[in-house]
Amino acid sequence: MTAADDCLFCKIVAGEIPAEVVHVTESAVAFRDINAQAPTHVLVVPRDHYANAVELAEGDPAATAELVRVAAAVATAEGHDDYRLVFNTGPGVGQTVFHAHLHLLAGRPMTWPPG
Ligand code: IU
Repeated sequence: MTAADDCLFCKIVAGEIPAEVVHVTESAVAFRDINAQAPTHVLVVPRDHYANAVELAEGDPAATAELVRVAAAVATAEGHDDYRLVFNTGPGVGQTVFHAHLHLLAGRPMTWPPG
């Protein structure tokens, strides 16, 4: 497993910082976003450190697919047929934590395009 110094999500994966974990697999951890933007707002992260979704996809395609599978499992477990999956990639579109993470948002009506 690879971890980066001073990475918040690496610390959550390692259990060094508490989070409300809702699902774990061999390669992924899902936990509730601390600043939820929907009734269900869960972040699904790879255990290994990659700065964003593209680096993850290039370095570990299987783990990338696992994030989507975990998000779908959490959505189903929380009773949502419809949901939004988001990878913010780059600070210009709002990425603030540079450990790849898939947002699962569900439980309220959503509009398109996003803000
Ligand atoms: P972003 O796509 O990088 O903007 O998403 C980072 C998310 O991490 C954001 O929704 C924050 O609310 C969330 N988060 C968190 O869940 N716990 C934390 O301690 C911190 C950020 I800092």
